[in-house]
Amino acid sequence: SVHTRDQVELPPPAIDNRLTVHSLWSEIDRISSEQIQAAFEGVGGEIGWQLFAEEGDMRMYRREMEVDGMVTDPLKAMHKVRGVTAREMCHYFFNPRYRYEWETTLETMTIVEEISSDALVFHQTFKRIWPASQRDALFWSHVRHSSAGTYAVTNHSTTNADYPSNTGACIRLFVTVCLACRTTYPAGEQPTRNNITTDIAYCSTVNPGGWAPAGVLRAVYKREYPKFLKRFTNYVVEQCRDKPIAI
Ligand code: 16C
Repeated sequence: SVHTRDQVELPPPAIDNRLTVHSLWSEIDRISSEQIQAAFEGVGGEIGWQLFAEEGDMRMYRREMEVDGMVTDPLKAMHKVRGVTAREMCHYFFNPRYRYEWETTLETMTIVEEISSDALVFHQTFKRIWPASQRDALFWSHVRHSSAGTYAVTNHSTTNADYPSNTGACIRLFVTVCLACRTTYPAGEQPTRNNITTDIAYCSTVNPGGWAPAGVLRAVYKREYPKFLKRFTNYVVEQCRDKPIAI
């Protein structure tokens, strides 16, 4: 029928019960809540975010930070996209079926554990950045409806005995990412592709996990983060174009 495999797999409006009985639940719940709250905080004030990329409605900020001599600059991006909902954005970001279509840094992706309809554990390897060693990551990913019109995906590094770190060619990196999206439309109207706007906040902190030249790393992320956010949002707009709206 026309509805739909896709409808069924959209991020659920409430937390899946299978997640709340999993051993990672309290960590997933705490980190997701913190990340979502921080994502919508402004970039003014004391913290000192520096703008490094701007294009249309997209703005990207970073803070220069080093831990044990390794660059761990936190990134915060704001964007605004018309015609797609927060739930749709998060659906395409969370669901591994689409990942190779928009994620250009990936070499491999493995689903390590399916916790629930709204939580997965992934192992990913990334393209190598010369002259550093190749990196991999192991992280849980959780999608949730957080408040009216707001959905978010949080990804955070974890461990798994079947995927030990630093045993092969790859150095394990550590990541905390949050894509938080909020949809609005004019009061008194029904939401349609023509009147909805989704505000996006994307926050990312990557610890490279081992030596990588600071200059190369900063040059790579300054190029790759804007490329990612433009490509991903355009991808979602394309995917949704002729589909019924999912609020
Ligand atoms: O959030 C994004 N993607 C999600 C789904 O994959 C997930 C991924 C998180 C991993 C982010 C770390 C990526 C490290 C890539 C290193 C290789 C880059 C290759 C460049 C091509 C030549 O949450 C979207 C992620 C967008 C990533 C932009 C690139 C950020 C680089 C940060 C510096 C990494 C240090 C690597 C040390 C050598």
